[in-house]
Amino acid sequence: MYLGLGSNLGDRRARLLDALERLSRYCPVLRVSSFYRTDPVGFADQPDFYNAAAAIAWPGTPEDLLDALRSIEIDMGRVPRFQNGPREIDLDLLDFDGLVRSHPDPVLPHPRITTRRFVLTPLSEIAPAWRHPVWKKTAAELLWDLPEKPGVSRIDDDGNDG
Ligand code: PH2
Ligand code: MG
Ligand code: MG
Repeated sequence: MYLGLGSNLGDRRARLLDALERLSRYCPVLRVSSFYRTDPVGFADQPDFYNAAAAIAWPGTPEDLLDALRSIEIDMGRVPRFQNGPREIDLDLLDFDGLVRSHPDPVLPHPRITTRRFVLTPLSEIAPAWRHPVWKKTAAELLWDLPEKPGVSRIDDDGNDG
């Protein structure tokens, strides 16, 4: 299973690290990507995001996993705002073992994976062999079809985000 993580309020790096630590109390966290500083998508007038992807092992159902992700968001103090607006922490279920389902919740794979550089870049880093279960393309192949902007830049190991 693959997750997308995002934050654009407060100490974004600390928030992603906190979310990963909380996640590891629920299930094994197998891989974590670099962190990326990313241009906001959907609503431009807000701070840049930090985004990452993680691979986890989940023994339960997709619904259980979504519940766990929502609990972590709430425990971390996420305040409900508007769609695509700023958020303390966002944990999205991207792929659940290649399951395809159109009914919520969750719709799988995440319906907006294919259009988002901030999802595909970290995902291609940790899952180069993963293929989108509908389009049968890898994350890198999906990235070729996207414009350069809104952009992403990898944060180096010292935390410098340019
Ligand atoms: N999440 C959104 C909307 N826009 N933009 C970036 N760069 N990163 C995000 O995680 C993000 C976004 C809705 O979930
Ligand atoms: Mg999201
Ligand atoms: Mg979300």
